[in-house]
Amino acid sequence: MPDANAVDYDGLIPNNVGLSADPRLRRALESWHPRSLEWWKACGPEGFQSSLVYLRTAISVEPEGWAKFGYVKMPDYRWGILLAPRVEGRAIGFGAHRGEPAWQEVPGEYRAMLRRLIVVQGDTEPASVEQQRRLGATAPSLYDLRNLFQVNVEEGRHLWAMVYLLQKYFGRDGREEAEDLLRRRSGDRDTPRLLGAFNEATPDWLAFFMFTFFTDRDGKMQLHALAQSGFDPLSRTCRFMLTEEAHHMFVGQSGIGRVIERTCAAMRDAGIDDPHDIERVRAQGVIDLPTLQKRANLHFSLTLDLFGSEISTNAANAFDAGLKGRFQEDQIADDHLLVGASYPVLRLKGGRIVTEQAAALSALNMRLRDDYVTDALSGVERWWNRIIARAGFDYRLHLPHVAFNRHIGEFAAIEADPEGNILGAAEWQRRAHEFLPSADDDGFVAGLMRPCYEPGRFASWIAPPRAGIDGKPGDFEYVKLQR
Ligand code: BYC
Repeated sequence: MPDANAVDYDGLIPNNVGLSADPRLRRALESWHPRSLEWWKACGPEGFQSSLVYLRTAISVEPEGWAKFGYVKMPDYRWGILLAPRVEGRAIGFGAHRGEPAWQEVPGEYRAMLRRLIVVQGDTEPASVEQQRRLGATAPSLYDLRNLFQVNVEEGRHLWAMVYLLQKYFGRDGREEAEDLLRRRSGDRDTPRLLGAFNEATPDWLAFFMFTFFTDRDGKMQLHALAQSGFDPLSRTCRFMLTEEAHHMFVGQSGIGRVIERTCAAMRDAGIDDPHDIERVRAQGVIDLPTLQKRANLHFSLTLDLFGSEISTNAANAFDAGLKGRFQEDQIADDHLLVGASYPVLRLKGGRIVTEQAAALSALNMRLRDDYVTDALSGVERWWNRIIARAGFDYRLHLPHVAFNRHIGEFAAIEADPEGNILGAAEWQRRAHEFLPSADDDGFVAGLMRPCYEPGRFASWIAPPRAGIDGKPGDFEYVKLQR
């Protein structure tokens, strides 16, 4: 019997969804394919399209040996449709349909809600590629350049994943949504991407590393929540996407870790004890820790907005319908219905930030955001602060209060400092540059962004990684530019 999970690698579109036996879907995807390539050429990485890049390509959905490495020109990357193996007898794990068999087709009553979730998820993938498109010109090393392109092609594959769901399960409106995913543009005034943070600029490599640490981590949390879905194809798609997502967060976590390592080493070499002595630290050609803190403040707060409002009927409906669960829903010991349950939510009441018990169903965005904060905090402590402590400096990076710099939800109406003290508009105006990067800070970082394309060499402001990709040595030529 043929292996149902085996990847068909022979056709135009590698897949394990039986595309060759579904001519209608294959035609739809094959007609979307050239348009996605046009989009990639117009909005994907600027330049480097004919360079050979040492990339990982997914070739299987089994945990062992799921990917292979090799030199590929990015436009030739085999974007494919890969779903995690089907779990026989899988049942819906939460909400009103708990215990019923997971849906293999779209449940009619929830069609619009499901499509919306898939479109929002799908929209973020090309958006991030668009945001990062100019970074190749200033890569701090070939190793980093390769990691950027790896992230980009995999976001491209995640777009394919969502387009597959739209085209396979949503007929004509699914096809239209798939076209719109290529039509919207990050930061465009008329046709912006759907969610706020995906219309922000990613102007430099520090922003890229912060984005992959903080914003890709929202991706992790949202994909986990969707991986619990009672709509089985969405669950299986998201489960496989999570395999790739881990590397993206590694890029951010280790990228900022290497920046910190380099800064601490330069401070030590120059005999600088005070991390706040910004002028002297910057004179070493490295990024001072207070600037890193401000960048972290910015990216963390922008990412919190991606969780939507603390109290949300959309989230309650999606859970009750069995479409979007909680983080690690299947490991939570409760009734998975949440009717009558409560959850503590931070609210703004009478000009103060207070904790209030809210209906757990309405507070699901808040809960996912709390799980996110715990996850992000552990990365900051275990990676970044450990490097600073080991280097012997009395400085800690921290995450700002959730009320800081918010544009969505409960705290969008106020200004607060990173400790969560509410500030008047005038004080915020006066002090914002203490908390968020100023034009000067950004100018300094921009001034460091010069390309370093020699194999084994790294820009002044970042340390080499501990280990190469795929066990490659330090001077490996991850990107062959001259093609
Ligand atoms: N910007 O009830 P509410 C990733 C809208 S990242 C603009 O508060 P809801 C990745 C909302 O759409 C993960 N609009 O929130 C990372 C709604 O509008 P409608 C992406 C916003 O619906 C890096 C209204 O406000 N995946 O994968 O419960 C690189 C009221 O909304 C925003 C997902 O997000 C915003 N920030 O939750 C690459 C998962 N926030 O519908 C990739 C799918 C809210 O009334 N999406 N609004 O017109 C969802 O689960 C939900 O849509 C959200 C919002 C969590 C985003």
